Amino acid sequence: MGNLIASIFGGLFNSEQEVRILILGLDNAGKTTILYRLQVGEAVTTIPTIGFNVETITYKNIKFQVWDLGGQTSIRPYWRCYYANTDAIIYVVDSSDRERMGIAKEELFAMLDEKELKDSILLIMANKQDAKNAMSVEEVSEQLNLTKIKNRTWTIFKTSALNGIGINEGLEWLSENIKNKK
Ligand SMILES: Nc1nc2c(ncn2[C@@H]2O[C@H](COP(=O)(O)OP(=O)(O)OP(=O)(O)O)[C@@H](O)[C@H]2O)c(=O)[nH]1
Ligand SMILES: [Mg+2]
Repeated sequence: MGNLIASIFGGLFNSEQEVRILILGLDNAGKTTILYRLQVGEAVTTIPTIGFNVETITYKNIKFQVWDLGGQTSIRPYWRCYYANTDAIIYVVDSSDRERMGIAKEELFAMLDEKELKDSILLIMANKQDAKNAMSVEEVSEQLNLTKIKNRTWTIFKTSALNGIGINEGLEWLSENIKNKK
């Protein structure tokens, strides 16, 4: 009986829905900080990720299974092992890392070329907006050549994982756009 009631309410509130999110981007972009900001609501101390972290975050009755992958050059080739069945990608850019904006762009477009990700929606986070020398979201968009992205639902948000700016707005955008997609 309990199960029956649970399944009726589960159906009503659609609480069974689970989505798979990948957080990608160059090393030091702030991916792990964002993952734990999403999960615990504050900035935690991180170390460079060798491999991955995975956490489940429930927001508006949607269960997000969020995978945060290491971004070091030697680890990036392994990203593709995680691509299957990905609903959304959060691509994190360090807005103050002017020197590596070109590499961030190359890695972004190489990833978007992958067949397994052709139906994934894309949220770009122009992170570290609090940093003194951070590029504006407009500059980041231009440097990454985002107008080249076709046939995909995407957006860019300015964020600071350090002080929490833009992170929840990003999650809100994901929940709205994943609803539309499913
Ligand atoms: N100023 C500032 N620093 C940030 C922000 N987000 C992350 N950081 C710092 O940037 C450094 C790297 O953050 P991580 O979250 O470990 O970076 P990552 O993208 O997971 O790096 P890898 O695991 O090596 O791929 C840490 O010292 C963070 O505290 C931000 O919004 N602003
Ligand atoms: Mg990390």
